[in-house]
Amino acid sequence: MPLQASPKGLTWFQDARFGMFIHWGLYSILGKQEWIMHTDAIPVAEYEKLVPQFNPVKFNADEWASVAADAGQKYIVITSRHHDGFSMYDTALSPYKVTNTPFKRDPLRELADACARRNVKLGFYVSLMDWHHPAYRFRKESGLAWQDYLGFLHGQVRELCTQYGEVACIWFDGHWPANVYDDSNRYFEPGGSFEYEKLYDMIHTLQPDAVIENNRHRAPLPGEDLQGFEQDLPGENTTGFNETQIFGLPIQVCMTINEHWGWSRDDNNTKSVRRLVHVLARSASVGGNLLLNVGPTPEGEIVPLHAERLRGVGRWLENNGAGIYGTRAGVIPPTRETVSTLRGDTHYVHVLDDVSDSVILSSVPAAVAKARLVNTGQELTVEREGVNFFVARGADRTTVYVPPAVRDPFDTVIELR
Ligand code: FHN
Repeated sequence: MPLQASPKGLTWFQDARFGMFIHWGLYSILGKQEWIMHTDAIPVAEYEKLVPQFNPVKFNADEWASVAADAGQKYIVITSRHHDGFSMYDTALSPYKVTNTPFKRDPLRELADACARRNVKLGFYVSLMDWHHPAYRFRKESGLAWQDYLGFLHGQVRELCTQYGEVACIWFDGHWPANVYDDSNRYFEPGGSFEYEKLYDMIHTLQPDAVIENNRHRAPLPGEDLQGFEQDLPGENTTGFNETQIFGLPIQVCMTINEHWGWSRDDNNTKSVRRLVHVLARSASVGGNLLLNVGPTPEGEIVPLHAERLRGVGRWLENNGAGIYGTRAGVIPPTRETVSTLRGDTHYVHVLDDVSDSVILSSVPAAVAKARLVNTGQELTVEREGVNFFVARGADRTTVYVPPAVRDPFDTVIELR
């Protein structure tokens, strides 16, 4: 049986509930998201011309870690190498890496140190697919074998697990067993097994508290600690990527703050603070973390508007975080305007819409007698069962009065005990 993350690591991860995803690489220079090498059919030699152009003079790891901390995000997961094959850290296993650009520095090293200063944990995105590595894409031409790629992949993961301190999460991507290959994408195809058992055991041995997610869009395998949802809430599949079945593992939803992962110059469709808070609350209500993505610019900045939205979520969390951090899936059934989370025997009802002066819930556990607002502690009137004439005798109905004046513009969190 492959190893799993330690119970301590898994509990920390679930309690954290909110993380920052970062897609940043050579592709950022072109400002047309991280698939540009494929979508524009850029040959390797052409794409390599981006290397001498990478010089993110505005990169400040402390600023990134501060944005995450201010947003209430407890961890960051950053691309160590995306599908384009370019390593964003000082790997000993390839010269195709960030320290061989004019920038010369190792941003992951700087981020690890900055995160430690802000009490934010760091994790790494690792692409299983590699459009640049000769042993992934060009085995015929190079005479290399799949095993050479595996040595590189496993070796890089070992570097990430041994050189950057405590790792929160290793997030694999780029192996989609359901993928159909044709002449346009034949080079996506792996040349053999990724030897997951060995890979996962290595991670769990070197970093016992780190959780593993593999975005395979399929049922999780032994050794994987999370089930992921991409651009969708748990159980949803509006994107066509997700397996809607929930397999009982802790869940992580990853989502873009706008519409793309890597920096996209023309993408102005940034989600509002209200929508972000709702996604966070809805994910938490079904037992999920939210890993919210930003794509920094080629100069190395988190887009100021994105930072502002994140800090808006952080301000809401400052007053309402009790209904998110350390919670698990709620047991009070959702209604059209509410979802709930649970910590111990305390229920948190998240009122996401303002349709009347009260919130009507069903199946509230019998022990609940009191309600108060999480942000101010103000007591709210709560009435159990159907005592008024609109409700059938014995109806299962709990009414909490939430006067308009005390409503939060994003999500009014009510504690029920
Ligand atoms: O192909 C990637 C994509 O570029 C991005 O990294 C997302 C993040 O969830 N994952 C893949 C698509 O499933």
